[in-house]
Formats: sequence, C-alpha cells, structure tokens
Amino acid sequence: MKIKIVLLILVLTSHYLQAEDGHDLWLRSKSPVPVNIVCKASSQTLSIAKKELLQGWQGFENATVLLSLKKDKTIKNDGFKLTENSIQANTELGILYGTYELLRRQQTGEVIKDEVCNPSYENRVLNHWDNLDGSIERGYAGHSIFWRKGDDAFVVTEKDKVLWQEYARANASVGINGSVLNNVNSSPNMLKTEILNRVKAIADILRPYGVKVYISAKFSSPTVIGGLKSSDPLNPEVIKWWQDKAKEIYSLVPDFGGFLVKANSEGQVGPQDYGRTHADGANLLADAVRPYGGIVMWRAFVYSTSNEDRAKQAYKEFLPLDGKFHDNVIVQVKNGPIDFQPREPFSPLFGAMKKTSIMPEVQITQEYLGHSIDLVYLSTMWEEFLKSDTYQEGKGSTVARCTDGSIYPQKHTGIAGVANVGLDANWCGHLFAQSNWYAFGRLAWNNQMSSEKIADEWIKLTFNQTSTSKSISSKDWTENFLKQVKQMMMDSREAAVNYSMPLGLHHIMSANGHYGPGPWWAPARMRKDWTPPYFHQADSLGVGFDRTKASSNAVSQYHEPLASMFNDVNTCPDIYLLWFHHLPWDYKMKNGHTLWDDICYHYNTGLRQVHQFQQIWEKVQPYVDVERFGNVKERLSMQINNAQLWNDGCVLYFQKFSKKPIPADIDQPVGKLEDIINNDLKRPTPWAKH
Ligand code: GCW
Repeated sequence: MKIKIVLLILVLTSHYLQAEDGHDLWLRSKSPVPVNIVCKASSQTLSIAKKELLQGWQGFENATVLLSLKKDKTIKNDGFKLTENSIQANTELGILYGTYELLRRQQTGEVIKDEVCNPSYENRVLNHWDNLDGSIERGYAGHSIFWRKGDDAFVVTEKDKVLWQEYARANASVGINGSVLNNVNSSPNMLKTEILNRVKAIADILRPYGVKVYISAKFSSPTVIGGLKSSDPLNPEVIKWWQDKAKEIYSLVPDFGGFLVKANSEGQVGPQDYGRTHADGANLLADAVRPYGGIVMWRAFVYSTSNEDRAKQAYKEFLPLDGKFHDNVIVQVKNGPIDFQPREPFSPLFGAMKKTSIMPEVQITQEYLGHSIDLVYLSTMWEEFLKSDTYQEGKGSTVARCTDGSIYPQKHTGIAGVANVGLDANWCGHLFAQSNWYAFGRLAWNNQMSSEKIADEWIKLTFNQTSTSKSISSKDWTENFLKQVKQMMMDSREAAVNYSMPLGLHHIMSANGHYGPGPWWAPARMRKDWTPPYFHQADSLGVGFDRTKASSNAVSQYHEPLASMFNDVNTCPDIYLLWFHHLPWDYKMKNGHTLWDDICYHYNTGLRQVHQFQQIWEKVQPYVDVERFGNVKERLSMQINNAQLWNDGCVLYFQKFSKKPIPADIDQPVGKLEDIINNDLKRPTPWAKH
C-alpha cells in the first residue's frame, strides 16, 4: 500500500514538474555554461544584466564577457555595441538590452558579429486597456495584472510583485520601455492619491527593467475629481489643477513617463466641449509634465459630429493643427483610418503631418482578429503597414521612416501597442498570441525587421527541442516543426482576412463582442458609422464603399501617386478594392472571376487555410509538450467554427443582394442565414467568463 502511495505521489509530482502552462513565454531557463562577467559599474539594472548572463550563457565555456558603459557616437539612446564577448552602451539599459540580444542570438543560433544596434523608436509603449475593477476592455486573457476590486485592491502582495517583475523582464527582453497602466476610456479615479500609490508600487518594480509607467488621463478630471466648474484647457484654475497633479505624481514616481489621452471620442469629454482644439488640450497636459521631462501621447482616434466619411475624420481634424502642438506632445495615430480592422490602408495622417511628432498605434490584442481564440500572427500586418509608402517626401517615405525620425526632425518618436496581457497563466490566452507581444517589441526596436525572422526567433525560443522528452534531431526539428509552424504563422493573418473581410471589406463584424460576422447589424437609432451596412454598402447593384473623387473623396487624403492609384479601379490593389470602390457584383476581377465569385472564393480559401493549420498542428504533436499542444488544438477547432460562421454568414448575406449562385467548385455553406443572424444577436462573447 505504502509503495503504491509513494508511486502515485511520484507520478503526480513528475507530471506537475513537467506541466507546461506557457508562463515562461520566450524566456525559458537553460542549463547555463559557466561564464565570467566583468563590469566596473554597479546598479540594479546592471545586476539584472549580470544575472541573466550567468543564468543563460550558451557561448564558450568560461568566456569572459565585458560590460562597459562608455559613450560612443554611433550608439544612440539605449542602443548597444555587441561582440561575441562584450556589450558596450551609453546607458545601463543599453547594457541590459545588449544582454538580451546576445543571449537571444546564442539560443537561436544567429551569428554574433561586431555590430551596433540602435532602437528605431525612442518610446516603445504598451497601452493596457485595463480598468480599475480589474476588467480589461477588449482583453481576452483574464483580468488585469495591475488592478483588481475587492478588499485587497490596494494591497501590494508578494504575488503582485513577482508577476510585475516577470512582466517587466519580458518587456525588457524585447526592448519595450513603457507601459500605460490603464484604459484610455479612463476612470477619473485613476488620478486619486490611493491609486497613484499603487502606480508608484508598480513603477518601483518596473524601473530596473527600464519600463516607465504612464497613465491614461481623463480630460474632465478637474471637474470630476477636482471639484472645478470646468475642465476648459485655457482656464487658469484648470491649468493649476493639472500642474499640481503632475507635481504630486512626480513626487511619487520621479521618472513618470507622462499621459495618454483619448478625448472627444466615443463619449469622452475633450477640449472641443469647451470650444478649444485638440492642440489646446494636449498642450495643457504637456506643459504640466514638461518640468519633469514627461510627454503627452494624444490620440487621433476621434469622431466628428458631421456625417463625413468615417475614414476621413481624423485627418480632417488633425491636419490643420500641424505645428500647433508643443514639442513634448506626440500625436498617436491608429495604423488605419477606421479602427484596427483585419486589413486597412495606412492612415493618411502618416507623413502628412510634418511638423508634429507622430506615433503609430497598433492593436496587439485581437479585437477584430479572433480574440485569443484564432491563431493570427500579427507581425505580417504591422510589417505591411510600416513598409507602406506614403510618398509624402518622395518615393520611399514609408510609414516607418515618417515616424522614426529618419524623414522629419521629430523631437520625440514612439510606437504604441494595445496589450494582450492578462492574468491567464500563459499571459495572452492563446499560446500563439504571445508571438504578437514578442513581435510588437521586436518591431518597435527595429522597424525594418522581417516578420519571418521574428517568427523564427519566437518559435526557437518558445519551443526548444527539449520541449518534449523525445530525442529529436536538429534537422528533424527544423524541417518538421520549425518550418511548418513558421509557415502557418506567416499565412495566418491573410487567412483571417480571407475568412472575415477580404478584398477591402471592413467593419462587418458582429456587434456582439466583435467576434464573428455581423454585416446585417443596423439598429435604427445607432450612429450610422458604427453599423456594418454603412461600411459595406451592399445593394442590388454591388458592394463596397465608394471613396473615389466622385464620392466621399477619401482618396484625396493620400499623396500622389496613391490618390490616383486608389481612385482608379484598374490600378487600385485588390486588397483595398472594396475599401475605395462600390462595384457591381459581376465586375470582372483581374484574375477573370466576377466580383461575386471572387468574394465567395476568398471566404472559402480562408476556411480551407484554417483546416490546413489544424492539419499542420496535428502533425507537429510529437514536437510539443502535451499542455501547449492542447491549448492550441482546442483553439484551432474553435477557429474553424469561426471561419465557417464567417463564410456562411457573409456569403449568404451578400447573396441576398447579388442573387447569384455560389460557385459550385467550393464548399457550400452549412448554416442558414436566418439562424446565424438570430444566434448572433443572442450570442455571448466566447470568453464571457472574463
Ligand atoms: O476599437 C475601438 C474599441 C473600443 C476602444 C476604442 C479606442 C478603448 O472597440 O473598445 O476603446 O476603439 O481605441 O478608443
């Protein structure tokens, strides 16, 4: 009996020891090779660098690694100079980033040649849409790691500290150096002292890893928590209120990064409520944080009260303000002119605002790309965006170059990503959603990196060959695991576009949680530009939003040759066709299909691609531990259902207008439109428990 119990305990504990919940992200412990580290200076950040090297060294045994803080003109900001056995930097953080780079190269087998690595952007910031009650707007991986409700809401526990430290380490390992700790739909309570004390506690843990904290500020705070009659940015009492608030924050957090603001957008009060401009509002806060070196990230995601084409609004609002913002303001612009859709052309504000610091905002959390259920590697989407040529200063004026200081002398540069992190054991819900956090950091550090290289790194770091007990040769692993999984990641975003919004269709998702199709959704009293029919414009004649010169003329917001290229249906790229044109159902596509048939083929291709992903994943089972294999397998089967629903819902819905048959050589829908619509309105979001 005793022996049986001992055996049982052994089996259970060994299982427990092997349990792989994904919490270690891309930072898996290694059996380190002995190494000597020489570093004259000392500090908390340098101690972290030394510890990381001692714990993770995979280079020559007993090598001596030199860490030197020495100014060098070729090294910018927190950049570093790397050799096989040394890291030189201007700052301690540069040493830490160099450490992570050196270890990454050792682990991924990349050659380490002497080279200088400088960051593309000065501010590489995660935006957490975390609410003070612990919920997360558009979060799909559990509750907030920063905030919770309940009796212990303000108690900083050991568990909190460990988690925040792990979070900071993950960020630092990919070069992320800022975190906005709360939702842009901000609670005014955020600026109350009890909350600021918790901000201080978080900042103290994040600091040694070089992650600065920021707060999303509610513009109406002077009225809502300050008791003032107005929040008018030009009112002296309001100015004083913000100055005092900034002073209080900096007394707690001396290196506080600054404020992020969403104003005059989706119900948020802003300067326009007082007859002032966005520049007046941004400058008010910027002046308050200026004495301490803070910045203000002012969002350009605004809604005008007019009936203007939604895609044109931000540009119309902000372009006239170019040059009017103080130099510690960065205007934060979403990648596309609408709202983080699976595919959008870049926002025309990029490159057009020449006298203002502009930073791109991308969404890491998959609000419109399948939550943390669908496997979608977003790096390819961001790469497409960063490489888009704006032509604003001639050919080659890519979004990347227009925002990183290469073209315009911006005082500050930055890039923001809406975080996908929560309390789930694996941080991001879906194991592959971790790759999006990773990719954001890597692209923020180097906006020229290829998504393929990033995927390669992430797979090697996340699933090393030891992730199962079986002995697998390196060739086998590369051929049958790495290559297969990488291809799946590289294809995954296009698959999502295909099964949800192909050919430039956009904003046709289910209103209920933004997961699944909803092209039919149009309640009578809803703002028109919140409803899918406004965006797809399907009728008996055709489908698509006419943004040509003859209609909304959104094309004119782009620099030539783009304006003409988008305007002409013959030169407009297929990927943006229905974004810029309303076309007849039997319009002849370049590939010979009619538009109607091509729409059906795209949805079907997307569905088939997800089936392929499922097959790939089944085949790689021998290379992955049980738990992580299961996490992805379960979600892929939900993704198939989602792709099927998109296919059936959209094809059947648009068929009501096209009145044409679905091509016979593809899978026919399995659902009924009526049922799909009825279920859509009742459908809770799949992660209702959060
Ligand atoms: O995409 C929309 C989201 C909102 C979000 C808003 C924004 C935080 O549906 O949830 O609010 O954008 O970016 O402000």
